[in-house]
Amino acid sequence: MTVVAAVDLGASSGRVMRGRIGAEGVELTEVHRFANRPVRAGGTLHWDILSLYQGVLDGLRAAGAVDSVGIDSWAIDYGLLDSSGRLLGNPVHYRDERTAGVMERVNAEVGADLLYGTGGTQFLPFNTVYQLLTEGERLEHASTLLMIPDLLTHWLTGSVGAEVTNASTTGLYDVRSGTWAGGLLDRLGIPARLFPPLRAPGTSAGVLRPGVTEGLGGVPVTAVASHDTASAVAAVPAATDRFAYISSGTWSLVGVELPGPVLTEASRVAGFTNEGGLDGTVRYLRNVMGLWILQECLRAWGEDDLPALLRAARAARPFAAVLDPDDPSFLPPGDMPARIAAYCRRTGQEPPAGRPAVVRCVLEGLALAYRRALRDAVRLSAREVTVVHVVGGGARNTLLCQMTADATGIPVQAGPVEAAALGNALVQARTLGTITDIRALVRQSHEVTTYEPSGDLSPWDEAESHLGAVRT
Ligand code: LFR
Repeated sequence: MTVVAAVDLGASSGRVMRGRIGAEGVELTEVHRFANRPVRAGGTLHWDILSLYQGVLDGLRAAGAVDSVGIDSWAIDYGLLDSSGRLLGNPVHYRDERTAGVMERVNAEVGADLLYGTGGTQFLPFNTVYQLLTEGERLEHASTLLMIPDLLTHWLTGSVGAEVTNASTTGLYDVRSGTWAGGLLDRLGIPARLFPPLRAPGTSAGVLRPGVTEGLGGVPVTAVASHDTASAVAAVPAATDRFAYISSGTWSLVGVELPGPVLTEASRVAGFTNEGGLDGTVRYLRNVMGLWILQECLRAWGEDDLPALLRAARAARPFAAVLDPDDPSFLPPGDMPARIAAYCRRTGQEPPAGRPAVVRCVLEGLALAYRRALRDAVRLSAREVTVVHVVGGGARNTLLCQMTADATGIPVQAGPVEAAALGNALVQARTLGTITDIRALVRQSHEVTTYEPSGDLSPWDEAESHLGAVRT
């Protein structure tokens, strides 16, 4: 029996889970949860990294004696350290507007094909590479770049390293050679000295410094698949390789797991990324805007009874308006119901009236976006898919899961909900030698809920062609 602490930081909250893992199964207990509240200051949206670090420390204290600690978080964002190891400013939130227009300019100057052929990352305006190019003179003062989990690990242990699954989201990691992309860095004028040695998931990231948390000095910190999506995919309870996944939270990450990258032009144009997964796998996926739109609606309405709203949405009229959740207007925080109405007007549709209708419209839009991403993933990777695994918080959303099965015509298996924390804990247990097969252990210890497709694709086909018409 091994006991580990899995720190999992999401866009709106962080949690520390205590995992007890043996060959017979895994039991995860949440020992601490804390808010992640981004702060806008001086016109820039920041992560409150010190408050997150404090949450991690409190959580480790609450977890008590453990055999190992691992940290995962969202990807892309980073902190810069100066030569004496001091943090140069609070990390900036990827939803900050500082990157507006940068991607278009850089891609035109450097060539989208060079960027994609090297990094293999989908073109999202907030990718690390574009953020770095807005840093100006701060880059001259910086000597080290650490991704969020690597930064927290550094404070806990003193070690300096770049975990591969998260490094692979920067656009500056060469997905073919598995090294930092030296040539591309030169071409972009980004100093190569910033990028620390890479470390694979399942290796050591040092030990807790004496004094950071009472009584835990010397406990090993394991580099897990530190990108939360990589941890979540590692915990997908798939029994075959003919599966697709939707890691469903603030974002929905929709794709397949492959042995190597797909770097074709068709793949670039379709917006697919080749992010690193556990054991050298590639997470071939597309970001879909996800439950963010719904979360922002709830925030704007001051509503916290999602289950009641979902019940009402189930009864609302289908396809009152068809929405593309990936419209860029939905990316920044703000008054989402007003943006949905504006989107509908802009595309010549009547805005949905009332909260249940808005919720239904968002979920239908998501299910259609999942279907487009899944079909593209299958086409571009030639991977056959017979089941879609939905993991993460969105696995609880029964209406969305059913719509996903109906829209795609493929059975959906939903769960586990805490997939990222589970993948984190199980990579630690495997590294300690307690278990060998992560997915088998998840299957053994977690029930999934199956949603069979209705068999009638025609309403979804019609909605898709309606969307095609309004978008052009
Ligand atoms: C999900 C996620 C996505 C990444 C986005 C921004 O939590 O990590 O995989 O694209 O957040 O970092």
